[in-house]
Amino acid sequence: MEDHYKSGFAALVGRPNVGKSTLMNHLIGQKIAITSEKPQTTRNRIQTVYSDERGQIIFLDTPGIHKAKNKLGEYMVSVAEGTLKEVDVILWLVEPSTFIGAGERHIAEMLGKVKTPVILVINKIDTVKNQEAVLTYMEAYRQVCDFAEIVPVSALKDKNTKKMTELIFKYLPYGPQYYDEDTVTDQPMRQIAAELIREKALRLLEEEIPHGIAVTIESMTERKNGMFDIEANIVCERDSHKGIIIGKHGSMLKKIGTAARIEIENLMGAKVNLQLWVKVRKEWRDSELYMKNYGYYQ
Ligand SMILES: Nc1nc2c(ncn2[C@@H]2O[C@H](COP(=O)(O)OP(=O)(O)OP(=O)(O)O)[C@@H](O)[C@H]2O)c(=O)[nH]1
Ligand SMILES: [Mg+2]
Repeated sequence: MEDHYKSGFAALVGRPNVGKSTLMNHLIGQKIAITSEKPQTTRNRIQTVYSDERGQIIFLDTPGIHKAKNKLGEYMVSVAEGTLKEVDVILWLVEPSTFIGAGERHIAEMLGKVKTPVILVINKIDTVKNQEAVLTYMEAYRQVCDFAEIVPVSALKDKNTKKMTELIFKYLPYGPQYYDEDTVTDQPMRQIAAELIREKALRLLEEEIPHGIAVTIESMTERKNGMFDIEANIVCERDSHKGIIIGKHGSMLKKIGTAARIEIENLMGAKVNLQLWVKVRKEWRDSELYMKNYGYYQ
């Protein structure tokens, strides 16, 4: 490899719902991490790869850091906080605001303890009417932490995101190519499929129900003609939730299934026959055993 080639790890951290997964997807140019307008969407660390002639950035998308209310929440926060120690650069995403609350201060305190350079990313600037206000947000955050860089972006509208990769490379060490250049993620297809189903449930269901959902893929088989059969369970916490997830004459389950199937087909480049079942596991978010079964363990 030529000696100007850079490679290393960049972690995306921040409070829930600030746009970490959206930004990562836009930077790599493909939707791998699921996103939703509801907080606490991401539950595990999602690793993706960006490659160009400058080098390779390995992104680590993490769950939003929040005050945990159950074991799943504690797990999510520990995944996010644990990631900080293992990376070359940290991207801290925040909302465009001068209000810096307890949640942000907690994150600032943690970042103060690591030596890794931190890039502050002020996201969602497309929602700011008066662009001069962005300068006041930058100024407010400058008081909070010693940042390597501060960049305003819009992940959703792809504003200033090219600049992001430039800045990340600036802080990466010279190093080898870790993955071949076509690799976008090392997440197994089963896991991505389960996440896409969970995303549709998150987006279509309301209030507490989507937060208590886990998805497991029970089987995934390929037919001779290249079509895939996928069987998945949607696990929820209450019988009443099960009824809502299934919906009248199965209408909600059908909606979730159709939306998920279309995206899974696009990703796999093959036709998919998706079968969904709904199961109830009371209080699974406080059971280490169930959490482990659903993929939430370190
Ligand atoms: N207007 C606007 N909305 C955005 C932008 N970036 C993300 N969003 C929206 O913000 C919501 C949350 O985005 P996510 O990417 O899921 O946020 P996250 O930080 O990964 O959230 P968690 O996984 O819950 O921690 C979604 O509805 C996104 O469409 C942006 O630049 N502008
Ligand atoms: Mg996320």
